[in-house]
Amino acid sequence: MIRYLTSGESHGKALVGIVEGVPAGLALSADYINHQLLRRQQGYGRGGRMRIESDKVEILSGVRFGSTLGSPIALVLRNKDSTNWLEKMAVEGDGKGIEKITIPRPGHADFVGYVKYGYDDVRNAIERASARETAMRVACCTIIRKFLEEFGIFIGSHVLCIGTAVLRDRAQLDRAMRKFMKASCGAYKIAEKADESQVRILDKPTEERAISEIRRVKKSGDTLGGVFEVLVTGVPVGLGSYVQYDRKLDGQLTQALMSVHAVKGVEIADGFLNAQKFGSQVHDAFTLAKSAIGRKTNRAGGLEGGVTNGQMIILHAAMKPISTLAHPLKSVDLKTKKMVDARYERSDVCAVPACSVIGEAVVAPVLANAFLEKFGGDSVKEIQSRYKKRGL
Ligand code: EPS
Repeated sequence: MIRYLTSGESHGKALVGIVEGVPAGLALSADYINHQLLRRQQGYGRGGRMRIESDKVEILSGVRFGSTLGSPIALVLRNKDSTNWLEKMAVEGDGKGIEKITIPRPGHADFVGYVKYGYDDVRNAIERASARETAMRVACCTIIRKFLEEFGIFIGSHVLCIGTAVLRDRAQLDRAMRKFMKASCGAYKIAEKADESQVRILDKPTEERAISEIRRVKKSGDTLGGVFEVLVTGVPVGLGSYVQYDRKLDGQLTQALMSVHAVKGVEIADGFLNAQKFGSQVHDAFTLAKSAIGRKTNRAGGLEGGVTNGQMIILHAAMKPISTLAHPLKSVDLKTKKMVDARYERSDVCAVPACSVIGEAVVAPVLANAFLEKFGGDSVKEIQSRYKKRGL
């Protein structure tokens, strides 16, 4: 099974990652990972940090002559901004003379981190809780994603809404996307189209409204959230299981999305909307053309009984507006116990487009593990021969 861990503070020297369990014989380069890191850095509404960084990983181990060895893969991503934080983030020393932050930002991990870990400086919580960590998460997960692509499984995403700029005609978008849905690389193609938009929205009028809303909200010192859709195509029938709660793939996929910073809601396809409809309007009737079993609709979002049914996987995630506000909410100074304005720490106005790229990444390990459980082996070649022998 594949597992990964990340380490690193937002303004520390580097982010570090280890990915274990990737089968041998997978072609891999740093450039391949860096392409996904670049995508994560994009999006209208991002803050000053993204102008400082140009995220690139170095592969330290687990790869030889462009091919994985089956051993743990170690990655490092250096934070360019760390040169401006050497004293504040020093590993050695006693921190004397460095300002301690005692005012938590509502909505962030500042307060809970301060209390939980017994810090005397909110900075300790800010640094690790920062969404900067997602850069290494994307790097680690991209390796796993590359493994899935070897088997024709592709992941993509696009943004459905930012603030009140909500995609108006979903049915029209679905018609436009239909040609991609059946192809194994369809999700990737949809993501490529979304990449052409600064907000990763596939509908022009909605895209324009989203951009002007971000511009307006930035002026008022506020932030914006939104909803994005993660799609997976080329998925075989039978990944996951209904026999035990923790083996249900829908539960695992939604957990992965929920673990991303600022994500506060997740659903499978239109899960919440479907709750208002009749069963006859929600379930996907079977079709039979010659001997091919099919469906005309995919309201189940590719999952039935917690198991993939061969249709495209559709996941939605809602990102709350970023917690750091230029026009801050009220807070309490934890040292003086006086009411004050929350601190302003440089941040983004809207990071929904970046979050959708992160969403693509984090579902990869879940899918890869379900895939390995069914078709697993130690090398890509070995798994390929097993995969070829599958049924439906
Ligand atoms: C981020 C880097 C951070 C933030 C952002 C995400 O950099 P800095 O703290 O230096 O501005 O821009 O993190 C948040 C919005 C947050 O609330 O944690 C990145 O690399 O994506």
